[in-house]
Amino acid sequence: MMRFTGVRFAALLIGGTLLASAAVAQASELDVQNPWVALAPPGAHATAAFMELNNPGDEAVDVVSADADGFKAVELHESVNEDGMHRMIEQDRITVPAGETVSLAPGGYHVMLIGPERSLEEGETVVIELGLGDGSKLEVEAPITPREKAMGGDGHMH
Ligand SMILES: [Cu+2]
Repeated sequence: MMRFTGVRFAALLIGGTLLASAAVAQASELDVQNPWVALAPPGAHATAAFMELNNPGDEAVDVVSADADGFKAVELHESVNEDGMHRMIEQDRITVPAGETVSLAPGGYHVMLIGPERSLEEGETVVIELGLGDGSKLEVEAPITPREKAMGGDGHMH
């Protein structure tokens, strides 16, 4: 898959000097799968990006920041439901334990994209740069997709 390859490539580039050394002394790395940005109505103040973060390594990897061109601010959030109240809490980090996958999905963790500087159209791609705990960066290309389509058709979400 094209975008998958792109993500790996970016991670290796940022991981440093030598591709050849990657297998020996690997920078922390995540495999990112199924990234997407929720299509928001024109004039929306924010939207969110979702993806699955798989950690194939044997040490936990923290995502400590996110950035994207074209937005006033980008934050790591978790949606929570407390006493029937829906709210979002900014996260210092999202930890992906060794050998596990953490899903950023509606109703849970997400990358909050605040204050889009132009309208976002279906099919366009938002490039999101995730900052990892070891200082490396991971570039993710997330296509803008209607929620119903991204979530498999039934559109059910919280
Ligand atoms: Cu949020």
